[in-house]
Amino acid sequence: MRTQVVIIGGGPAGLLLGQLLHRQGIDSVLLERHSREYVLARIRAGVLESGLVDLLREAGAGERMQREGLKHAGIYLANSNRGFRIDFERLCGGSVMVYGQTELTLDLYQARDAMDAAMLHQVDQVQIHAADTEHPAVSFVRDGHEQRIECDFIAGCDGFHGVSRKTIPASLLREFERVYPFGWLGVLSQTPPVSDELIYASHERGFALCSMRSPGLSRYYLQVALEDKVEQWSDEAFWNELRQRIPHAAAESIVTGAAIEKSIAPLRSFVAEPMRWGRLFLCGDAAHIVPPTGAKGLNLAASDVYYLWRALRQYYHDGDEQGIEDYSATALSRVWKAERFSWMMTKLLHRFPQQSPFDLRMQQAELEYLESSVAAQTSLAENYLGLPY
Ligand code: RFL
Ligand code: PHB
Repeated sequence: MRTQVVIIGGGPAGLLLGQLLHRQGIDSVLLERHSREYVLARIRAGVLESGLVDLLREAGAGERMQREGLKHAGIYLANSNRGFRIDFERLCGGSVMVYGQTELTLDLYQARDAMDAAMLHQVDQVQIHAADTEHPAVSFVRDGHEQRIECDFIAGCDGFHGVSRKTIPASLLREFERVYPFGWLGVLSQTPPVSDELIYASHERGFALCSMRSPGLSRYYLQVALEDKVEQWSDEAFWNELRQRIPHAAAESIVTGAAIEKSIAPLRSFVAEPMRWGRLFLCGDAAHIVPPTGAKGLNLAASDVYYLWRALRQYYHDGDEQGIEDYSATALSRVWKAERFSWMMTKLLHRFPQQSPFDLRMQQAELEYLESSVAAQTSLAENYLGLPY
């Protein structure tokens, strides 16, 4: 079997890249370790920058998002019972789209089905061969049979635990990491959101976030200890804790209900450099992880996809390899800025185990500065909306 680009990973990065390439007449085969049902059961991101919104439209998968997505022109930041709004529209003239990663992934799957492009689920033992030559290949086992695909390029869109990054020789790869001493407990509930915009709440009991998926579906998060287990958190305990961490007015009006999903995710910052080895490109979570406080993970996957799509288009349409040569440096420059923003938001809003009284005053001063300064708010808005590609 032969194709132009093998895409490893059927998450948003792999699906979006495949769709964009197809519309430029570039063939791909997509390999996914899990079943489609498994991939679509994962509840993850919810906030899309306008760059990703545009790419989804370009990929021919933006119609439902256009209809059902919620345009948000601001967020609330709360500090105990005090709250203030960051007005994106007024500060920077932009907005984000609230639309679940699960829905976006479903739309991309349906778009790929519609064009009948090759997509193999439940593949095992994926291995990358000769990525540092002009004749790379990928082998895997499916239904007990080993198969091999020869190709021009390999896109490693297989997330943080995938094989792509691990294929790059350790002597050529540098990894940068910070692991945070807490996690996020997330709950999805079929209740109307407490607020028309997201609330990011700093509180002495820990951080809380009120988000949403649709007018009838809410998504809430609590900062929890790393050792906490989901089973320890009954629905009642979750709502009680959330009410204590958000401003009183929100706590009093919140509608609670049964959790339809509950999970704990650890928080980490991670970057691998470079993002290319010969004809293998890392894309999305395969190359970098951000803590979710800045809502940047999915959006960074999208900007990587954009740069890689542009590079491959240049290669196939114009015979120009410059985009391929530049891919890693171009993508990393945007990645590090989003890492900085996500780290800054995490540091600003969470309680850390070893925080000194001085550290607490610094957080307090930072939040008060943000509340009073248009310059500080503009910087936050510019980054939250997404830096240009
Ligand atoms: P994914 O989604 O992990 O997809 C990778 C796919 O590769 C498959 N795979 C393999 N396939 C074949 N062979 C192998 N050996 C394979 N190994 C792995 C996996 O099964 C999977 O299907 O990576 P991708 O495509 O790079 O997308 C990244 C995003 O999913 C991620 O960055 C975001 O979800 C992060 N994130 C958020 N990002 C935002 O932009 N805005 C948000 O509001 C936001 N909120 C979040 C988040 C992530 C969270 N969690 C749980 C980590 C909230 C949370 C709670
Ligand atoms: C979400 O809705 O899942 C979400 C929103 C904003 C974030 C993180 C997660 O910063």
